[in-house]
Amino acid sequence: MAATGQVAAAADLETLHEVAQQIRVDGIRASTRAGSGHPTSSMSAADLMAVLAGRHLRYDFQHPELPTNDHLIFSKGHASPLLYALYKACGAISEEELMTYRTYGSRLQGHPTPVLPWVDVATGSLGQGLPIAVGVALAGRYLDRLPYRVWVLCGDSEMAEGSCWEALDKASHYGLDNLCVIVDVNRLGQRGETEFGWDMEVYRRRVEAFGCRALVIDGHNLEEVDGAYVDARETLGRPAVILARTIKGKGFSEIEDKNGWHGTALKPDMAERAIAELGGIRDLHIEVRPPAPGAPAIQPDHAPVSLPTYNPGDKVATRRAFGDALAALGARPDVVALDGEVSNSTYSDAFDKAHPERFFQMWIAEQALVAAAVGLQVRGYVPFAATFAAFFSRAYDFIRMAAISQADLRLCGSHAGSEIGADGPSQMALEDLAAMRAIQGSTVLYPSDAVSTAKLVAQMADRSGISYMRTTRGAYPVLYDNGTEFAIGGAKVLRRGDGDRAAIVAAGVTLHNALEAADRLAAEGINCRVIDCYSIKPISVDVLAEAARDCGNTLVVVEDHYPEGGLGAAVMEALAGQEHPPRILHLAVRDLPGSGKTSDLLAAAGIDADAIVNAARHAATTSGGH
Ligand SMILES: Cc1ncc(C[n+]2csc(CCOP(=O)(O)OP(=O)(O)O)c2C)c(N)n1
Repeated sequence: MAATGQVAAAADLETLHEVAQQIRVDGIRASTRAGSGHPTSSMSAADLMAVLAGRHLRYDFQHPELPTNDHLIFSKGHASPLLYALYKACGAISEEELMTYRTYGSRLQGHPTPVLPWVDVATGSLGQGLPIAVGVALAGRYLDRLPYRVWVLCGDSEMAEGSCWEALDKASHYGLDNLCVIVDVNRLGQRGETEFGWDMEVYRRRVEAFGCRALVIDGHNLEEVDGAYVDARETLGRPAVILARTIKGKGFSEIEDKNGWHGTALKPDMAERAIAELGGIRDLHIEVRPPAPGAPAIQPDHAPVSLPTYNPGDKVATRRAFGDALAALGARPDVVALDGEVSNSTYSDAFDKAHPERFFQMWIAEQALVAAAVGLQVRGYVPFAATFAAFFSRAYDFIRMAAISQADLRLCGSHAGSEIGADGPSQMALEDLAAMRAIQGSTVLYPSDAVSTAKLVAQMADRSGISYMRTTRGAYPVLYDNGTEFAIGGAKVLRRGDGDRAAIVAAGVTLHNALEAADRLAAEGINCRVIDCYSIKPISVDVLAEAARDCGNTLVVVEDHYPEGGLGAAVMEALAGQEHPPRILHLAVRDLPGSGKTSDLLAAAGIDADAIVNAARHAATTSGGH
């Protein structure tokens, strides 16, 4: 793409040395004022960032929404004094705002978040910015087809995180030469020396072993830094990793390369001496070059989606319906799917078959899977990431951080609960509902049949925040007509009558057991209400409260999940504020399951139709209302 005439001249290295000193000084001033922060981690990378911003970054700080802007991600998010001082040097924030660092209500939080328009994702949990950057670079290369570059700053101690190496592996697999990783090898971590200190050769060998181009430089020699950024553009087909040997606390001789200064703001008298040694306060401004104009190759449009339909009574697994619905949703050009090497089990392979150009295989690397999805949504795509529900627990910190990033993310976990049977407990998700419910602002869905699954998958695409769908391995009857709508936050009452004597709340496989139990009890003359609680968060307080009111103020809740934090907990929490909270008979998986037939495992856990019959009969015969 041709450069435009308005491109500002790149700053000379002498000026950038002064800018780097200013950034060090400003980082010290902001953190000393706050009384906390990481000035020394900021000082080591100041030269790297000054040269980047002054000569290589293409970014319009007045228009962060421009699709051709580069992305700068601070994976070492604790270097926020550096980032914010850089923003000030680039004219994005004022001196006054810089001095609000870490104070209540300020946009300049201890670690960066997208409360700031130039920050793509929250960082500060180390090992996340780099794998998320892979998702952004995937979008640039394969979807947007735009020449923006993705720059990531990592710490050397941070590189001990396996997620960083998963990320480099995926970046090289996908040939992401639009990604440039800058590792600030300042030898020190939080509590002392890192595993490899300044052994640059170890880093070089590792980076090369993962298929990336390693560029080892002195991170305080501005010519070398500049040359590395130039070289990094010419790593055709490979990501570049600049391994910069630096000094923690660089520029202030009292603490340079000394242990014990990580995460410590300088006391005012020390700060004064540091500022003097660094040449005093400056007010220099970097003219960051704006990006060339351009538009992404894919534009979101609301192409009509025709969801799959099913015949009531046919046996269809909800995981199958998820795959069918996802493939159908692919009619929308902004929908993308990611897999953790289980797409023939989650059935996201249906999307791969229909839209291979928007399907990303992340292999058995769940952190990379979730992180890449976060990166893709940074670029406006609508990612669905699927794996076994149990395995999302490996990426839980990424999901937690995605909520802080205010990411719109769709996750589907298959093979939920003891229902999977023979594969045994290592493959069973029995904690996922609790984990996903605890995510800030999340949506948690657990459909029981194919029609409700398809309808809910479609709604996930337009849902903000983290939405999670739990699907079931086995095939169970389709319960609903294709015209039925399933509002998120709703529940369906599948059996009801005036004389209901007990109410059973279920979801997923246990709903089918509940229906069988209700039929058997009806034959005994005990009518039960049966509620399909497909939306676990938000949950339908009204339907549950009404059921409790109508049915002796007792609810039988049955779930294929450990008792803590799942459907039962959601029901109890929802009704705890009622004037007369109902009694809850809670059937859940209380012991460690083994392997066996589904029917054996559901019986052993006490969540099959027999167990529900007993619990509902007990409820009917012992509840007297209030
Ligand atoms: C996942 C995670 N573990 C631990 C921490 C705590 N922590 C914050 S900074 C840090 C040391 C980082 O050292 P390095 O990556 O070398 O960066 P530096 O500050 O030296 O530039 C640690 C352990 C964290 N933020 N995230």
